[in-house]
Amino acid sequence: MAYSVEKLQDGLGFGKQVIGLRRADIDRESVRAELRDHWIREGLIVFRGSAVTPDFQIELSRVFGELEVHPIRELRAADHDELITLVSDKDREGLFEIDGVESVAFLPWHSDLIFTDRINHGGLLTANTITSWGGQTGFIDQVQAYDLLPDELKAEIEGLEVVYQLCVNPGYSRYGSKSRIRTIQTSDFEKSVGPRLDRDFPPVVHPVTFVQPDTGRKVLNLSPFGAKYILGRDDEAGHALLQRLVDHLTASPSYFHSWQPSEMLLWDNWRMAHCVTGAPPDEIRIMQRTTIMGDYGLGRRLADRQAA
Ligand SMILES: O=C(O)CCC(=O)C(=O)O
Ligand SMILES: [Fe+2]
Repeated sequence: MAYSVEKLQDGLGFGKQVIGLRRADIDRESVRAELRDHWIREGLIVFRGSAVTPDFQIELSRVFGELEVHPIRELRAADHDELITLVSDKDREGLFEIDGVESVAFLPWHSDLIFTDRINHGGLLTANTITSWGGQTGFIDQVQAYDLLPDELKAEIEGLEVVYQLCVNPGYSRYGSKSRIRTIQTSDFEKSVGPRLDRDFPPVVHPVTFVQPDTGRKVLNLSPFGAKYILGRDDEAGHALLQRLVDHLTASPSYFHSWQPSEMLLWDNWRMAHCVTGAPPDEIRIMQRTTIMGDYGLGRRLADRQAA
């Protein structure tokens, strides 16, 4: 076997790194099964020392499931339907002042597609263009976060659900970030999606915990960015509870990835909250990601229950 598998970081409790994986390796079912197992058990895999191309990124993603064409068409890459391109230039993604520092790329802690009723199972990300500082991708393991909850809180949140809606600006999100966020330049994304938000992305509901099907471990299934309120608890006490959960999650052990060329990063989106730190506004950061399908079957539109 040409590639090697190691711990991602000592003492972290999640994550592996796979070094030197080649395209030909994933033709073997034994390799594919091993990679799937690491993905589910570890939550996060950093692939280092591979010859990264969009085709390899797509093929490798297919090891973990079918690929989805992203519901936000503005993000889709021109040449590959299975890829989205995240370009942090201030025209496309906006310019923000984050705690007094002008920044692009900043993205609060979130789970992908939590604003739909079917959250995808994973993403495989590459860095096409990196910046001189910032632009790190942060990860928190929500299995670990659940385990670290005090028992009384575990009991209190059992069966609760959280209402989410797509948020087009990090500054609008009540639970997304404790940073002071000021919009200096509105993103094209906000201008395009904002006016059709309620029509195209109505509120959805997800349970605040769920059990990982393959391992039986419980996940604190909470995405701070986009969270609006606990269903049936849109009152002061409900918001205090949600804030407590968000504070717990974001204080749980984290890993921040500083990107190098020739890296690919895969996460299990059903249990890894992630975020992006701000990057310099006079530089451009370009990332490309696949969206690995799957439906944990627990999300629904808020209106469905109300109509029933
Ligand atoms: O740009 C990044 O580092 C990650 C962005 C992100 O949240 C994603 O691709 O799902
Ligand atoms: Fe994301």
